[in-house]
Amino acid sequence: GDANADFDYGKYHTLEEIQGWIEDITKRYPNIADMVSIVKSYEGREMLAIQIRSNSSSNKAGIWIEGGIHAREWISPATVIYMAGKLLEGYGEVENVTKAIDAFDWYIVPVVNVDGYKYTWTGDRNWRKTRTKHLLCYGSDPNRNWDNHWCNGESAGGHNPCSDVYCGPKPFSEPVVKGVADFILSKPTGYFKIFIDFHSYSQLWMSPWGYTKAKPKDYEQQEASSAATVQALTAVHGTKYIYGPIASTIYVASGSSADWTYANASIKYSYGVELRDQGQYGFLLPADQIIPSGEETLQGLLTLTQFVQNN
Ligand code: ING
Ligand code: ZN
Repeated sequence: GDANADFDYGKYHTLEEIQGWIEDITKRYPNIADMVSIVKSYEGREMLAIQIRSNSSSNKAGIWIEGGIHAREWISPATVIYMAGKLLEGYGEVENVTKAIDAFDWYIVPVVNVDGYKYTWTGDRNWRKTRTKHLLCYGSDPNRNWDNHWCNGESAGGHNPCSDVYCGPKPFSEPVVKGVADFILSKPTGYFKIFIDFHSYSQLWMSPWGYTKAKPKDYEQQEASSAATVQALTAVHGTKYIYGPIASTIYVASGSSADWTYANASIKYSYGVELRDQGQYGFLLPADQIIPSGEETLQGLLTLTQFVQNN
C-alpha cells in the first residue's frame, strides 16, 4: 500500500505493520532509500533497516540509529519510525534534514529485538528480553549481551537465565545482537561516526561508560555533544532530559551496546537514550505522546549530526 496514506505515525504498530511500512516507505523514496536486511532472529524473523543515502558525492560517514532492543519500550520503535519518515519526507524540503542526509549514510533499525517485540503484542506486554530458550526460562538481555566487559557481575541476576538482565550464555549469543555488531564491523573502521540505541523511559541522553564510573578518554567531547543535543531536544516541547555517562546517570551496566560500539567499533559518539516519560506511564506511554517524542528527538538528532560534522 501507500506508505504515507496507510500508516499512522501517532499509533503503536505491530511488527508486521512496521515491516510492511519499511518496505513501503523505502519504495516510495527509491532515490535515497533502501530496505536492508541485517540478520535473522532466533525465531527466524528478519531485522530490517532503512538505509538513507543521498547522491551528494562528499565522503560519507555512517550513522546507526536503532530502536526496540528492549521489547516493551514501545515509544522507542515509534519514535525511530517517526524520525525516519520525517527524514525521508524532508529531504530537499527542510534545510537541516537535507544537510544531515547529504552528510551521512543512515542506517535506521526501528526494531532490533523482533522476537521480543512480537511477544509483547501476543504474549506478555511487559517482556524485555529476546526469546531464546534456556533450560528454565526464556530470553537474554540484548543490552547486556555485547562483547565488552560482558557479564561483569555488578548487577544482580546477570547469570540467571530467569532474570530480566540475564547477559546470555556467552557474549553475542543473541543473533540480533551479533547481527548488528557484525554489520557495524563489516564497514571500514571509522565509517560509523554516530550510534544511538533508543530505550525508554526516564528522559536521559547517555554516553559511555556503562561498565564503570571512570571517565572515558573522549568524555569532554561526548558531554559537549550531549549538551547540544539535549538543548535542541528540550527547545521543541520543553521536555527535560538529563545527560551524562551511563554508569553515573542511571546505573552501572556492562555488556551494553554503547560501550561496545565505543570501545570495539571506535564510535566516539555512541549513546544509550531513555525516551519519555519520567515514570508517570512508564512503558505504557499513551500514543498521543508519540509525535511529540518524535518531533523533539528528531531536532536533538539533527543538532547532534551538526555537532559531529563540526568536531
Ligand atoms: N534502560 C537501559 C538498560 O539497558 C542503559 C539503560 C542504557 C544501560 C544504555 C546501559 C546502556 O538497562 C532500560 N530501560 O532498558
Ligand atoms: Zn531498554
